[in-house]
Amino acid sequence: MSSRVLPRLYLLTDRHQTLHRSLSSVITEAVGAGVRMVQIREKDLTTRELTSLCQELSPLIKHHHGTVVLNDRIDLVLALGADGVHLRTDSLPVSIARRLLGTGHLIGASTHSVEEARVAEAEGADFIVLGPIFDTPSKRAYGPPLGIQILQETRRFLDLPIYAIGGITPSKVPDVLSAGAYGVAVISSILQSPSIPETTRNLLARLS
Ligand code: TZP
Repeated sequence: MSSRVLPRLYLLTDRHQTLHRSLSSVITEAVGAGVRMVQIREKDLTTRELTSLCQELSPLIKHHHGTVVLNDRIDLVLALGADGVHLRTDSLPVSIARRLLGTGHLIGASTHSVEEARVAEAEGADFIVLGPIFDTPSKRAYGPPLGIQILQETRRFLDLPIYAIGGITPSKVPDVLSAGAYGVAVISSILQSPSIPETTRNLLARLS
């Protein structure tokens, strides 16, 4: 497992949520304002399109010494030299991903319960993302949000950094940190912001 210190703000991409701005321009603004870990998460692209997008976005993030994480695609992590992979519950299991990636790459895992979080830790993940904590439009089809108490319950059993996800806005940050989150993972809060630098700095200020 990697020994690097993880940033507390984790931005996930969704090019359908950028209010018609290009992903490269919003990522440039976000990293310019201090985002230091970005997951490229564009699930509806072909492998060829995703490769080009990663090749376009990675240098923008690396320019600020940021960490580049790719959703699900261990093959592209290895081929393109990304820093890590983010595994979904339908991705390769963490233990098998670790066998492929070794200890020099980060492995993050999406989790939705204490049990999934414990499995991710036992199998060798570097961090987990837990949610949705609050209501968020993209996850309404999966049922009600988990609520903030899942952070407290999970923290009791887990040493790994926990990123709270789902409906996180700057004003929610203090509560999720008090409940045991290490940091926050966000999509719309930054990508849909009319002022990406301002929202990013606002989030970072509450995380420090
Ligand atoms: N996993 C749980 S909630 C969520 C994901 C990917 C969506 C988070 O989006 P937002 O806009 O930050 O609520």
